[in-house]
Amino acid sequence: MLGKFFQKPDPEYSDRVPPGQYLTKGFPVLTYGTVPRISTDEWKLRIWGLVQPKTFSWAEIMNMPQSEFTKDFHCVTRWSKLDVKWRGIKVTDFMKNVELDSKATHVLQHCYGGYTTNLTREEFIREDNFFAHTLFDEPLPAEHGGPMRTVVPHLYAWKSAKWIEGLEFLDREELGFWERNGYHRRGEPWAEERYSF
Ligand SMILES: Nc1nc2c(c(=O)[nH]1)N[C@H]1C(S)=C(S)[C@@H](COP(=O)(O)O)O[C@H]1N2
Ligand SMILES: [Mo]
Repeated sequence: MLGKFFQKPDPEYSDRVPPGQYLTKGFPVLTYGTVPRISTDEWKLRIWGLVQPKTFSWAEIMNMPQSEFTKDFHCVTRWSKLDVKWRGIKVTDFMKNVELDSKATHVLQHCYGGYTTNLTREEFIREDNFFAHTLFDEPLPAEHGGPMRTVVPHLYAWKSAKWIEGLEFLDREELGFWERNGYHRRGEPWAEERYSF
């Protein structure tokens, strides 16, 4: 796969490319299964578990403060894309609308289509995590998780849930789809936390 699309990092970027990763200029689409097609009218985000249960509509989340993000994106299959430009809602701003139980230590992200991926409460509620609806100034394409996905830039990209539809707050770790199938429970790219074996 090296050559036209995947390049060894230039020295000027090498401090931004985690070990074992290669740069790509395109933006590969990585989806397990088929792409759900969800309109913004249909889209809802439900929260349940150790939290005051609530359902947010598209209009409600779009009324929350909007921010711009430029973040590097690292897939465990070894491609990295630098400087991806997104627009959306910080998780920390979103959480101002949420009454979380102090016993909640973990969150399982649920997606339209059935994909799940888990995080600890600390790995989820961070200044640099966000819900994204815009990619490079265009509405987030369905293949990349539109109308809304999460982005968790400090972990491998399988933790960034496309077509997000639910957040389940838990007092224990419950593994998501790839985590049950051999991926690492945490997935920190600089530590190469790729697999659980
Ligand atoms: N719902 C859902 N989210 C998902 C996935 C998926 O298959 N379904 N794949 C994950 C993986 S492995 C990666 S690398 C990124 C890829 O995001 P992209 O397709 O926008 O590049 O989405 C993650 N989020
Ligand atoms: Mo991935």
